Amino acid sequence: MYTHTLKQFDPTILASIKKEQQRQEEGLEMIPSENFVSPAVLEALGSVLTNKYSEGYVGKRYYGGCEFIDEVEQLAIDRAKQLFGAEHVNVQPLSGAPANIAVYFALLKPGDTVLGMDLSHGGHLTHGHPVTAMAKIFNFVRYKTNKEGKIDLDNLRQMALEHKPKMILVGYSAYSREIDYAAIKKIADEVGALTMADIAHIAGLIAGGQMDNPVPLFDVVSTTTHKTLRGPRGGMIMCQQIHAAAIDKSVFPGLQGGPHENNIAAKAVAFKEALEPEFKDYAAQIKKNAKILENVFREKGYTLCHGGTDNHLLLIDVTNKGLAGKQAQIALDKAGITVNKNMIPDDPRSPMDPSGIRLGTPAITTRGMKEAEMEQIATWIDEVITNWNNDEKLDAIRWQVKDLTKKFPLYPTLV
Ligand code: DSN
Repeated sequence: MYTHTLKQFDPTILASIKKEQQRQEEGLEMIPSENFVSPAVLEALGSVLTNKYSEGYVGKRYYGGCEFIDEVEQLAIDRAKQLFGAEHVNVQPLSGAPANIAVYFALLKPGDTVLGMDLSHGGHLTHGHPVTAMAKIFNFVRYKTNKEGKIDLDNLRQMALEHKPKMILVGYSAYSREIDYAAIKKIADEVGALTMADIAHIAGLIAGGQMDNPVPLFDVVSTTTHKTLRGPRGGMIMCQQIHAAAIDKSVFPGLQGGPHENNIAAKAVAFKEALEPEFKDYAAQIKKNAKILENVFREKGYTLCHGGTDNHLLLIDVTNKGLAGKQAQIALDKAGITVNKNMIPDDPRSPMDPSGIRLGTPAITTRGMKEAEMEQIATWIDEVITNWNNDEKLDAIRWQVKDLTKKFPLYPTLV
């Protein structure tokens, strides 16, 4: 029988875990794609389900002993269907990138054209950036936002008429506005294209009824489960029934082997949490908090890309403040505020040294922070950016940040 614990057997790893937990507890986590899962989700993730192989799908496995695994995976599927109104759900994708790749291989042939958003305008690497393997297999044509920072639907339609894509792809990683799914669907129908939405960033806002839901309208919708949806690190694909067999075949055996059932159990737990009425309040608060940040930053003369926010994130061009995104990220880190440097649309600088920062409210909202805290946090961010090369000032803010986080503890105990 196993008896050794992490503390006894591997104190080195335990020490690193403890330090990371302390970092999470004592800092303000404002990377918009990050969040804090509940202890119940952590429990499922750390369960013995990790021991089991279960290639195949519910009721059709290649291995024996899958009766309880089937219960878990079916629950995850049923809850996701209820949450998003999906006809078919595949909960096995290991993360967002493999989910997107599985969709492409399910619905496209090599050489087919896809219209996807340019990375610097808010798109994602897996939406056809030239450095990805997918861009070597499929023909991605990239659309952009207009001068006001919104998706240029007229231009998108012109591009669709010109390029005759097999698929139009929406859903973004650094775009802060609502998406007009009906208008995109109309353009797709005009040119006979399939519709795909990658809702990784905003899945929790959709589940909480705070943003429009493309699932009933679009052919296929991919997502991660660990961002605003607040589940474990993982992916998921939802689609219309006509695409179900192709999607399932593409995930397994097309792309993946044994599903990570401990992770699927944790997804099921997170979906149950998202079905609770309180999750709607959480999703609404994420947006309210982002709006407060937007208002303070606007008052203080920051350049807000996309003109502001309708969701959980803000993309800010900091160059008019005398520094670039990388310097802002480093200075904010020193003050205990975690954001990421990010490209702005058609950034004249480089991806490793871009003009902007991207920040968001999902994780700090999970801690229970509301409007008053947002005012304070936005003020600190401005002070950090203004004093980005004054370590003494940054250290002073770090202490204030630590004091604030003590009032909003995350987990009952340290590891
Ligand atoms: N890395 C994720 C993000 O930060 O948006 C997307 O894959």
